[in-house]
Amino acid sequence: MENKNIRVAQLSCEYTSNPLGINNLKPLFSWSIHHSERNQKQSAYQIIVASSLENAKKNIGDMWDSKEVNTDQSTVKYQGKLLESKKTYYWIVRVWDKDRNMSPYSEISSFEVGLLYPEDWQGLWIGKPGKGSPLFRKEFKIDKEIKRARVYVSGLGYCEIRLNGEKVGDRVLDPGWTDYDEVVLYSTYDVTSLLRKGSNAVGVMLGNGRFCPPDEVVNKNPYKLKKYHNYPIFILEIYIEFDDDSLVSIISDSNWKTKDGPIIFNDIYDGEIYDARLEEEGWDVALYDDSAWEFAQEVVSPQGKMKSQATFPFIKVDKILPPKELTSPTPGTYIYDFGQNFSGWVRLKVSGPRGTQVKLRYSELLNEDRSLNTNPNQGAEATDIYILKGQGEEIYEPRFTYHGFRYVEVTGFPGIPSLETLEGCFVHSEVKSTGSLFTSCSLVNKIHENIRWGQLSNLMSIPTDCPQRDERMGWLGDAQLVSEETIYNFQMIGFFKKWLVDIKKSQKEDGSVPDLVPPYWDFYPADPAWGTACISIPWDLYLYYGDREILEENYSMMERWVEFLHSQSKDGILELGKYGDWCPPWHIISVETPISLVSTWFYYRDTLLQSKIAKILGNVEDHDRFLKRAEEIKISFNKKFLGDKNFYGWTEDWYRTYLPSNASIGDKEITSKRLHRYLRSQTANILALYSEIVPDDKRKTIWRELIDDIVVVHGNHLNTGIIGTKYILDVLTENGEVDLAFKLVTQATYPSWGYMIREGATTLWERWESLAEEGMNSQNHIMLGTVDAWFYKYLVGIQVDPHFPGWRKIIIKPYPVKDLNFASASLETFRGLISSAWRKDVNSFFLQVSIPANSQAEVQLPKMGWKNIVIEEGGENIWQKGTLVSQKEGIDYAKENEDRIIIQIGSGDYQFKLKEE
Ligand code: RAM
Repeated sequence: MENKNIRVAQLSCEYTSNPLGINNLKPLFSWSIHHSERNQKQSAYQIIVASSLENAKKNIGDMWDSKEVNTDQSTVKYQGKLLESKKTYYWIVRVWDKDRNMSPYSEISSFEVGLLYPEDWQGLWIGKPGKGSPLFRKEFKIDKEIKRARVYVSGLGYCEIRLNGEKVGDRVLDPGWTDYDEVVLYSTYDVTSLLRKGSNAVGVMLGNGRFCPPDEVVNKNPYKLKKYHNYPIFILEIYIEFDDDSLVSIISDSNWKTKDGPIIFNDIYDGEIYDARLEEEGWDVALYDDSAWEFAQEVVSPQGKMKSQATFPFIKVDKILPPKELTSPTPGTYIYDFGQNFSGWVRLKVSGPRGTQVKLRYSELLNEDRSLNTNPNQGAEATDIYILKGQGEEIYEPRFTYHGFRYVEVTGFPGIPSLETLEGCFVHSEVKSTGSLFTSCSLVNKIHENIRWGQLSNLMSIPTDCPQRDERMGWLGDAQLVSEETIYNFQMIGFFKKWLVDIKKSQKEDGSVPDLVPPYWDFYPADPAWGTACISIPWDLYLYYGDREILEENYSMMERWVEFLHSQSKDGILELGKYGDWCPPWHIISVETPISLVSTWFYYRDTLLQSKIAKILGNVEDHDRFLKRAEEIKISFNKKFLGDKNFYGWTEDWYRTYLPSNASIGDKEITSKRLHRYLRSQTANILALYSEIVPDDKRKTIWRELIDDIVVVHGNHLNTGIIGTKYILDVLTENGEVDLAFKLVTQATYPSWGYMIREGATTLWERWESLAEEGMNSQNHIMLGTVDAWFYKYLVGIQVDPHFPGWRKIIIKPYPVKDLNFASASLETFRGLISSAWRKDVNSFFLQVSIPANSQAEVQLPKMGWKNIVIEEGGENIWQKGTLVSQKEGIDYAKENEDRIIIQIGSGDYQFKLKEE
C-alpha cells in the first residue's frame, strides 16, 4: 500500500533536472524524500527507466528496473540496458521508509542522450576566413508532421543560432571555454516548436571568444594569449523525427551560404563594434535571397574531443539592472552608475540619424571629477560601439564580449539620453543559488551580498579571477580558496566537474599543472597554493556532494600532482613557489610570510589529503606511503620554519639573505626594529595551528604569539594575504576566540572587509587597499571571499560531517558571538533543504533546525556560560540536570562537554530553547 505521507522529489540525473544531451552511459540518479514524520530514513528504493513515456506511465522499466534495493543511498548509478545516442528516456523512483512504508512513485523525469560517439556527428566544421563575425544560413523544407527536433551545435569561440527568425535558447557566450585542443563543448536544444511544415531557415552568427582573439589583442596582452585559429568556425546538426518515425538531419556543410555580419569587431576584453547598417533584414528566415552570399568553407576540425555541456551550467543574462544615477561631467559625456559592480554589458535604446556612432565605455571606478577611471581595466578597452541604421528605435546589446563594471560612459548619443536609455545585463554561468544567509548584523549581510555578486561575476564557464581587465583567467588559487564558499551558495558540482576535466587535461607528464586552467597563458608549474586545486576541489566536491566517483576519477591526477611536489622538494622542504600568501595588506608578495613556508605547508597538506583519499578508496598501500611522507614533511616544516623560535616564519639571518633577491620588498636598509615586525607572520602561525603541526610544548606559545600579533601589534587587525585569510577565522574560532574573529570581520578600519564596504565596495577587492591608480587593483575579485564559508560554517554553524559526506550527517554547531542577536541560513542540497536559525536574548538561546528525511544531525547547543541548563524542544523539556529526560521522536541521545550540549537528531523540524534553570 502506498503511503501518501512520503513523497520522492527533486529527481536529478547527473545532478541536473531533465538534462538534454548527456554524454554518459551510466548516468547518476538522485532524489530527495519528503516525509510528514520526523526521524525518517529510506530503507529501500526502486528505480524504473523506460524507453517511452507510455512505459514510464505504466511503471514498465524496459530499460532498467532496479527492483527493490535495500539501502539508504539516494544517489544511484544507472545499471540497465545500453543507452543510445539521441534517445530520450523516462524514469521514476519510489522508496520505502524505515518502517517499510512505501511511497508512491515520483513524477516522471527524463534524460536524453547526446551524441555519444565521434561518428554520430554528421555535420562538418565550416567557417568563413576573414575578420568580424560572419553569418551563415541554410534553408530547408519540411513536409511531414514533426514529432521532435533537436539542434546539436558547437561554434568556436561563440555561436548564436537562429531558427525562422528567432534565437534558439537563452544561452549567451556559448559554448563554455575550454582548451580547444583538448575538449570542445557542444549544446543540445529542443527546437520542436521552432520548426514548421514548409520552408524553414537556420542562421548562425559566430564570435571570436578565446578561440580566435584578434591579433592585436593577442599581441598586446602581457603574456600573449593562446590563439587556436584565425577565424571562428562551427558544426551543427538539426535532427528531426517525424510522426511516421522517419528521420532527417540538416547538417552544416559547404552548401551553406555565408556573409560578413554587422559585428565588425569582437573581443572579450576590448568589446564589440556593431554596424547596424550592415544588418541583413530577413537573413534568418526562409525565402530570403542569398544568391549574393558566398559558400561556406569546410575547415579542419578542432583537435579537442566533443563533449556535451548538458550538465554544465551555461552562461545566461541572469538579471536586468536599471541604472541608479545619470550625470554629465562634460558636455556630450554621460555617466551611468548602476550602483553595483557586476559582469555583463548594457542594453542600449537609441534613435537617430543613420551612421551615428554611440560609444559605450565601461569602468569599475570614477575619478573625482566623475569621469570614467578605467585603470582597473588595464589593457582591456572595454568599449562597445553601436552604429545606427537610422530606423526608429534601435535596441542593441553586445553578443561576443563582456565587461566588469559599475559605470558606463556614453558618448556620441544623438540627443540627450535618460535613465531609460541603458539597462544593465548581469551575465554569468547560471549556477543555481542554493544557499541563503541572514544575520542581525547588517555588515555581515552586506559582506555576504558582495561576495555573492563577486562570485557570480567570476563564474564565466570557468572560475575567473576578475571580469574587468585583460586577464579573466581560471586561476587555480583563487578558485580553490573559495570553493567551499561557492558550494554553500550555489550548486557547483556540474560547473566544477567540467573544470576538473580541464585541469586534468592540462596536467603535464611530470605531474605539474599550470597556475591557470585552461592554460591560455603558459604558466607552468603552478605555485603549490594554486596547484592544490587539483586535489582540494575534488575533495570539497566529495565532502559536500558525497560523490566518491569524483575521487576515483581524479585519483591519478591528484597522485601525480602530489608526486610532482615531492620531486621538487629537498629534505622535506619545497622552495618552488611564486605567490605564496598573495596580496597581504600593503604588498602583493608577502614580506612577512616566506613563500617556501606556504609551499611546504601545501606540500604537507596535499600529501596528507592524498593519504586520506587513498584510504577512502581502499588503497592501503598509498595511504601508508603518503601518511609516512606527510609525517616527514611535518618534521622538516617544524625544523625549518619554527626551529627554536617562538613563532613560525623567517629567521633574521635568513630574512637578510633573502631580502636583496626579492625586488618587490626593496628596502635593504631595513632597521632591526622594523625587521622584527616583518619577522612576525600571522599566516605562518595560522597555517601551523590550522593543520595541527605545532609541537605540543610550543602550542600555547604560538597561540599567544598569534593573538598578540593580531591584537597588540596590529590593533585587532588581520595581516594576512589570501592564504592566511582563508584560515585565520577558523583557527581563532576553533580555539575559543570567536569574538575576536567576528571583530576582524566586522570592523570598518583597514584592513578588513568592513573597510572595503565603508569605502563603497559592492563586490570584494583584489587588494585590502583602496586603490584607484594603475596596477593590480581589481574591484571585483573573489579570493578574499573565503569569509562567507565561515559565516555558514561557524556563525550559523551548518557543517557537513566528513565521515558522512554529502550531508548524510549534518553538524549544527552555532557560534553565538557577543555582537550578534541572531543568525540563520538555509541550504538546498540534493537530499533536501537544510536550515538552521538561532536567536538569543538575555536568558534564553533559541535554535530552529530543519533536517531533510534520510539525513541526520548532531546539534551542538552552546552552553552560553550558564550553569544548570534546561533544554526544551517544541515546548517540552528534554534535558535537565545533565541528562536527557524525554524520549521524543527524533531525539536520539544527548551528551555534554565543557561548552556544549550535543544532541543527536533524525530528520524533521526542531525548535530548541536553552535556558538556565
Ligand atoms: C593576479 C590575480 C589573480 C592571482 C594571480 C596570481 O593575476 O590577483 O587573482 O591568482 O595574480
